[in-house]
Amino acid sequence: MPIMNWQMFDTNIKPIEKYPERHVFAFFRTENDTSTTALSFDSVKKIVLIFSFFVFAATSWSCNNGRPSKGNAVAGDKPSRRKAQVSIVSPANNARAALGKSLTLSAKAASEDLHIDSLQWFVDGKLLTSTSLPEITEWHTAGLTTGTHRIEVVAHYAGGDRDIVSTTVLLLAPQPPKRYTCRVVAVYPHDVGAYTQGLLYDGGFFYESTGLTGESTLRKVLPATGETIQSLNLPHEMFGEGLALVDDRLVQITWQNQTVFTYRKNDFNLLHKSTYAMKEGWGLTFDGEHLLMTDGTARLYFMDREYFTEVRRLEVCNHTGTIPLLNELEYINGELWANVYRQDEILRIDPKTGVVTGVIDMKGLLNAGDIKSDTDVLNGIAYDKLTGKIYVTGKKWPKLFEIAIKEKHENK
Ligand SMILES: [Ca+2]
Repeated sequence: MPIMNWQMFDTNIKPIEKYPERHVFAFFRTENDTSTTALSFDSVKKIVLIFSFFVFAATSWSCNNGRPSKGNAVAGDKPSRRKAQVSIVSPANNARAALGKSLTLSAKAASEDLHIDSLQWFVDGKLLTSTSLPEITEWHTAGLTTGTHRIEVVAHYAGGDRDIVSTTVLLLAPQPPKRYTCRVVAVYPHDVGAYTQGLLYDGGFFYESTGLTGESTLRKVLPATGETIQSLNLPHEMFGEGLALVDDRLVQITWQNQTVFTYRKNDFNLLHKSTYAMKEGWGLTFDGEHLLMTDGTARLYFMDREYFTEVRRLEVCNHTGTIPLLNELEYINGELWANVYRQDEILRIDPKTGVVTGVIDMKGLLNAGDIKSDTDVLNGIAYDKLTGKIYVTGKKWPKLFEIAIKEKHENK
């Protein structure tokens, strides 16, 4: 499966709030001099512009006569092609810090003669505080989410000019995840023809979304026998992915078709078909309020349960970095459990913060004798909230397992 990991282009910029008159949110420095230019665009072009920003910024920094430029994107407020007169000292560009820590925000002027009226600090487009040099501001990250956050400072000068300087900080989990082992409680048959992309349990049945072009289905399965008792074939071009239950509606997303289907649970009648902006759809589950979706990156999207529009997003992190390739999901008792593509482990994630709190080792779940040439990866988690039972399977696996987990202690 081709993977396009475009998380590096995401900066979560909310461009409108502080520059309503211009919608300025992307900047570049020209290659032949060190002057800067601010670009103005409609917000609908945001993704393309953010991509451009990184490409141009990377080019400019590599051509900056070898000088360390502090790595900050810089822009003059007017297209005057002059250097910004302030720079961010702390945090350093691309800094990493543990979620919950307080970070120092500080900037410096290029010249002692420069008269700065005020500095406005923004985090993810929201005003944090106004101050003036050489004051230092504390940024408290407790209560935020892991992942990349954008820090911007707007310097207002005497005479009305201003500069905007920005950097990013990656907030990580404050401690390593706990480690768990897995024990098989019960074994059920599973259709080896099912390329499992979404799995859930409800009312005594599994509901499963299967993938592959021309073979994708939505199906209702009797656990005891693995028999498919109801099935719907997706249109030939549609590649089925994550599946979630919202009240009496099944919601199924697709891999690269940017299409979401909503069916009546009881008869698989198609109620609604719409599209979404993410290039890819991977995992899906429902937390009782929002649909939680992955797209093959480290991002977790919170989608509106009725209109499937994005409400918010975060980037899932452990203590060392972001975790890309998040796949099938299950919301379990306030936690998010997630498959990771091609990994024999399941992550336990705090969906409020994005922190990976646990890693469940699933190696050896399938016996060697059950592994054939087309047996694919571990994928599919289902939860029976009435009994607390947790089920897992994989793509084209002959078995589906009820599992229990136990914490793995160090040095074992
Ligand atoms: Ca699931």
